[in-house]
Amino acid sequence: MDKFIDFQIIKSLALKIGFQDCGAIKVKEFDTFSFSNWLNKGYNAEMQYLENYLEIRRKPSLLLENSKSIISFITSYNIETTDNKNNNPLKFASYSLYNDYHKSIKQALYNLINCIQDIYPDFQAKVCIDSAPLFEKLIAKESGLGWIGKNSLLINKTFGSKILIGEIITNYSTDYNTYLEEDLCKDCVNCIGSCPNKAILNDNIINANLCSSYQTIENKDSIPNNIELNGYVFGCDVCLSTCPWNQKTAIKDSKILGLNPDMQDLLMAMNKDEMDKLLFKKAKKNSPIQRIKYEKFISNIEKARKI
Ligand code: B12
Repeated sequence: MDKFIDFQIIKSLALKIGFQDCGAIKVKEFDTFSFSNWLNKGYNAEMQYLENYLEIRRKPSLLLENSKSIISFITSYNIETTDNKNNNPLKFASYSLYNDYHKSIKQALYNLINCIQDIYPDFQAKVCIDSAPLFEKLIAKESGLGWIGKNSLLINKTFGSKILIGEIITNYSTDYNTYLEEDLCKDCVNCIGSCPNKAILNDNIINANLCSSYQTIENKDSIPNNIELNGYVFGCDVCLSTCPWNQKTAIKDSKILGLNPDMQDLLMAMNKDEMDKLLFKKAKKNSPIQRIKYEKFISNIEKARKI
């Protein structure tokens, strides 16, 4: 007989730990046609790693033996109490002002699993956040956590799109979501119009070659001349900042994400033109900025200054 856990147990523990919401789907196979099409058109730019493990994307149950469910959790980084307004000419994408979300969310999910295992000792779970070959946004959408906006991001009615997604794949069945949120973007095209590089294409997809976030984080070479950074040195928030769903969705505080004070120092130093390598090294210890090297960081600053 299937092992079963009441979804309300998971949800109440998750909210207590600090997640904003969660939802579950039964493990299933996903159609990879549109994803492969995206790759074939070269929209992944130099992110070759996205071409790997297509079989796992199609069949996430391969990640855990006897898996029955995928439970998605969202964490808001639209936090009122922290200075994420970024009025400086040189800016970081707001998610990078917090401690590395991969570590913080992973830890929060491990805490959740421990709490569940206190009640169900044979509850097994594989934690995924960002780096696993999963359609995280689509899975979260099917879990009832929102819809996919024109800028390709998951938008939640209550928390907007400044949210991060993590999952657990588990050997337990639970109560599955049966509700699909309608596409509440309707006729709004703010994100499409605001992208300085026209990276947002039809059918809710991004051409990463044209996305400043890709260019400042993932492109290891120099950024092409035609790319406009809008002052962003790492990542980009333009298509999130102009989204009406992010205007009234800030949360008071986060139990999961903590502001990284070294990133604030780096932000100040960068704007006063007082950069030094030690400051960068200190900040990158616990920040998504560890994805780039100092040389890339400096070259991004130079590019972002040429407005
Ligand atoms: C590669 C990647 C990037 C690339 C490419 C972005 C992109 N949109 O594809 C770059 C470097 C540009 C990037 C930038 C950012 N990223 Co990023 N990124 C990823 C990553 C690792 C993979 C995404 C991917 O596979 N893209 C390829 C496309 C084709 O696949 P897809 O977007 O999943 O969509 C496919 C399916 O979902 C499906 N689908 C989608 N909608 C629908 C609807 C229907 C009806 C159907 C049938 C199918 C379907 O078809 C799509 C096409 O194949 C994910 C983590 C993950 N594992 O998913 C994070 C992720 C998408 N990134 C995230 C974030 C936060 C960002 C930034 C905001 C960071 C920043 N401030 O700079 C920007 C946002 C830029 C943007 N508008 O997308 C979050 C987004 C959270 C959210 N609210 O949705 C994620 C989910 C990470 C996480 N775990 O939280 N990212």
